[in-house]
Amino acid sequence: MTILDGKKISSDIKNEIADQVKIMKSKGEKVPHLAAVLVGTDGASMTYVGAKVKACELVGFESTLIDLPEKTTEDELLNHIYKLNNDSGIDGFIVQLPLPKHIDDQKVLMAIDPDKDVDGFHPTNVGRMTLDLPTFLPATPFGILELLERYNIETSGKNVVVMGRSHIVGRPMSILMSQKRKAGNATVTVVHSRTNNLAEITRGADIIVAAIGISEFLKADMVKDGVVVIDVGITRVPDETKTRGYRLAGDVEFEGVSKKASFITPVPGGVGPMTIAMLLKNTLLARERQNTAK
Ligand code: BQF
Repeated sequence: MTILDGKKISSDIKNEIADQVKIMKSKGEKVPHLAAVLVGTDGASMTYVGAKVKACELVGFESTLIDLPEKTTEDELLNHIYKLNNDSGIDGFIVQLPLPKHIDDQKVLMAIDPDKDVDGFHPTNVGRMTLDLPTFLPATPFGILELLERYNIETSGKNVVVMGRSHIVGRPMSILMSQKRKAGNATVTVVHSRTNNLAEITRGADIIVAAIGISEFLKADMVKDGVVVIDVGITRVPDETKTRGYRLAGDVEFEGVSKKASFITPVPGGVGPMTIAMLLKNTLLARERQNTAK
């Protein structure tokens, strides 16, 4: 069994990006600038945004955090987005999800200029992705593709089972892995909360992407020997033995499944760090595209 070390690979990618930034600087070019909009004080969201800002510093990007109170109205948030769309200093920006319940995610995502949509969530970019056109791939699926590629895991012709159909992970992952691309050409099955005989389907999988958001859902008796397992889950599970009061659990029962797997991502240190690295990659791409477009 080989651990797919997302921490290590994400660190390699960040070093590659940092090298690119140095070259940009030496040419007197503007360095990439990412903005992040955070609404409210959800603990996990604050951690994620903090990780993104810190990663920008590490690679030499500029970053701006727009930290808004929980009570921010949808109109106020939309106004911030219009400003970011029209600010030529900002190459790309994200709106951290989830948003408070009184704000319509879809309406907000649709207000983002697709050329600055480094999360790749705008319908234009989702459409471009499905049509194999150049776009920003959503960071988590992009990170999983990158991890599979860098470990030379064969996907062509393989049975891939994607567990979950979220707009952020499951849906794009299923589309991407069926496409003609590196880490693609797979035969993809999507399973979800309404799937019958789920374990029968997962047992037929060569590669499983677990993104259902239920901690330790995938058990050893649901996989075959030699399976490749990508665990996208990160649930905070209460744990009194930890100073933080919780531990992070994936969607995979690691102890049992890892005994049968050929490759498996850990939680933490698997897919999570890759997500951050690919957001940076998209921001670098956004900067390069601004250069060639204007
Ligand atoms: C790690 C996210 C659910 C909902 C909204 C490193 C991250 C996580 C784990 C991280 C995630 C998950 C992010 C680890 C960003 C991934 O060491 O294992 C980094 O920061 N993520 C997000 O922005 O929004 C989410 C999960």
